[in-house]
Amino acid sequence: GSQWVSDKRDGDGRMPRVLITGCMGQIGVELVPYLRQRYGNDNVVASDIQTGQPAEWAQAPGPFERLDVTRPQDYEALVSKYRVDYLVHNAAILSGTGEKNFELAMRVNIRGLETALELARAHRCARWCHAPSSIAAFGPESGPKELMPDVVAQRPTTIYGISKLYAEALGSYYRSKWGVDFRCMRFPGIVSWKQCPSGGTTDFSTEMFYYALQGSALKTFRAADTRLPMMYMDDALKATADILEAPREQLRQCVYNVNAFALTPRMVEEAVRAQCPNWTCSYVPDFRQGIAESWPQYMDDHNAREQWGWSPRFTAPDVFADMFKNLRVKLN
Ligand code: AKB
Repeated sequence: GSQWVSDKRDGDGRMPRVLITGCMGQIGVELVPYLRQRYGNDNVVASDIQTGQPAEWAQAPGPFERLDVTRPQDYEALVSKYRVDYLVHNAAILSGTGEKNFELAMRVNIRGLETALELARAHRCARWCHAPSSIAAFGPESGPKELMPDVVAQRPTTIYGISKLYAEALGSYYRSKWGVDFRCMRFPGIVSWKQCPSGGTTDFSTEMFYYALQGSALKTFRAADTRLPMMYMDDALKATADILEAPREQLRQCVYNVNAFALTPRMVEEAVRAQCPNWTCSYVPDFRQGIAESWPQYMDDHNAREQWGWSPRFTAPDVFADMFKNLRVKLN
């Protein structure tokens, strides 16, 4: 219990009960065991529209429920059943998939988010909601791209980015109007080795490691030299726990940029090729290149650093070394 410093509503110091949606996604797969370790296996309820739990969870087994977040009654039933304290609403259709499937993105990202916030408002047991936002919540007219501030004209151009901006604004409204403790970070692209992401614009980074170590040539969907903010999964998990546990009075805003380092596809290619000299990678940009160009290259995250102590531990070279070390074991 010593790690748990946030609002203990019951005054008995008990661990919070957390419901995470979208747990089979790149972040969820790792967030579930991470939070189970902090709060206890039974206190973290994992949910996803897919079933079949990842091997990673065997070390931290706990409740799992199939949930389609576009079905409000099912979502509410879980919040009631588990007397959820905190909703971590990760379910989303990513930027690339959203452009191909607008209807699905509207249902999952917009309606699903509305349901999450409504449940947080309506259930005394879930007065709290955390939903991740993204660099995608900015658009080509936002600036300055080299150091994007927290507060700026955003104007995203993908449906994914629009849904994230909507989540930021609606969550902030729920906080000021009804006191829902909405907390939100704008994540960069996440590099991770446990699960190769799909459907996003920043997937290229993780993909390069997977392809090279599996001995497969890669046609990457991005141009070589477009820079994007990136972060290692370990830091993304720590950021999630830190913002969850920050005392409410320390948070002077709802939505925070969190930045770590920036990468171009060529920088990743060079790091990968240093270890796998025979690997070949070519650049065949598709529509996601335009998406990448509309996003910032680096974010100003001084508010997160000052207000709740955000500070990434992994630099790009640390990430490359750790990716190789872990993926070599996983893929062998
Ligand atoms: C995507 O590429 O769509 C996501 C993101 C940056 O939010 N990884």
